[in-house]
Amino acid sequence: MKQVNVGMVGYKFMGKAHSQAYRDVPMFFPDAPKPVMKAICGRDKSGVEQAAAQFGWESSITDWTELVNRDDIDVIDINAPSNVHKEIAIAAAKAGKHIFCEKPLALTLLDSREMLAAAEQAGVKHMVGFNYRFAPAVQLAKKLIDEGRLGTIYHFRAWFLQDWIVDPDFPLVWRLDKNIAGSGSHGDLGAHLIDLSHFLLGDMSEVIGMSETFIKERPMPSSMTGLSAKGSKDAPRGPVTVDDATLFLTRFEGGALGSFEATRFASGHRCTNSFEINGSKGSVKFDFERMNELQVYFTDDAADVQGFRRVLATDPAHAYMDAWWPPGHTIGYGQTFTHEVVELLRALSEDRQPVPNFHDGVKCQAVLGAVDRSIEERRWVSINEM
Ligand code: SOE
Repeated sequence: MKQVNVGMVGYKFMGKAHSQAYRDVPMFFPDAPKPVMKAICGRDKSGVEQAAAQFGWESSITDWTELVNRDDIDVIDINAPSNVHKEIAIAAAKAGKHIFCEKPLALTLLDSREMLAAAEQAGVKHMVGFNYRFAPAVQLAKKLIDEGRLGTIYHFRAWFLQDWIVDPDFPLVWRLDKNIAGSGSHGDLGAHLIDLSHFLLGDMSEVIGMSETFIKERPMPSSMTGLSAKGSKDAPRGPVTVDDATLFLTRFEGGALGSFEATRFASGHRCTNSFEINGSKGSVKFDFERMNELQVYFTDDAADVQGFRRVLATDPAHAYMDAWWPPGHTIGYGQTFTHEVVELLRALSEDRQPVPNFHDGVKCQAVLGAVDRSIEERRWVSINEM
């Protein structure tokens, strides 16, 4: 498969991140099929035309139903808000298109299961955008765990901390509307932590959670894009219908204990996506804001030099890094999207399912839903009951 023709729905924050990835691939991963940026879709004609010109798409379109049925499209990349993931993915599957969908996969577990069923029924490839798996330092953490170099895993603790809505007058953007986003910090940030734990440790058996909406209503926006918005603090106000923060505890099937914290009210933290894993033979610590580094600790270091040390994951020994720059020349957030697009393209050329795919998306939705149920019913909830 020499080239893959891509049609994208959505042109704001994730549309930009995915577009940059498609443009990176031919330059840094020439072995992968070449992604051809055929058309980008958005409701606002002038906005999507401007994005097409700026991001390098051949054309722009405002009707996604037309896009998914075009004969010159192989993959539909869904970067629109969560409430339209399901209808677009199912239509794309029925049209025989492979699907790349941003996280969270759907608004509910039921919807995500319907998306997986449609993709399997159609026999298409399907991927979900859990990009943090593709940071070389995260790949190194997985290698250390899988090779037994941390021993028996006892603890997984993870936190995804942001602060972009701490101002009570920040407008009521779509990410704060349950009907569009499905949830707040839980599905937006907690979903990444859940997927990382699945990637690194495996499945959970039971969860119990808590959540809070600190600011109950906000002024309606005059405009919004990504994590920014404009609007007067005196504008009419609307209700916030999602969580501002959700925390939960879990027991993994392998016996480890887990603690998860997702919040948009951690003043001073812009995008602190972090985890620490403790095992019988050592520990690792990852902080996305220092994404090229992995802190490692091994119990068998000599007694006089025991302690965490920093591994700079930019050598050829580290995943993907031989495609970029010499050792020490770091990469960034955008390149995690380039790596996931490379996985998608390689999977298509090798006629296999990419990873993570809709199965991983459904597993994540099951945990999201179990935590929600535990909050509603104030009890431990088994994942198997979802
Ligand atoms: C906003 O919270 C956001 O952009 C998420 O939607 C992304 O998935 C995350 O990677 C960064 O923060």
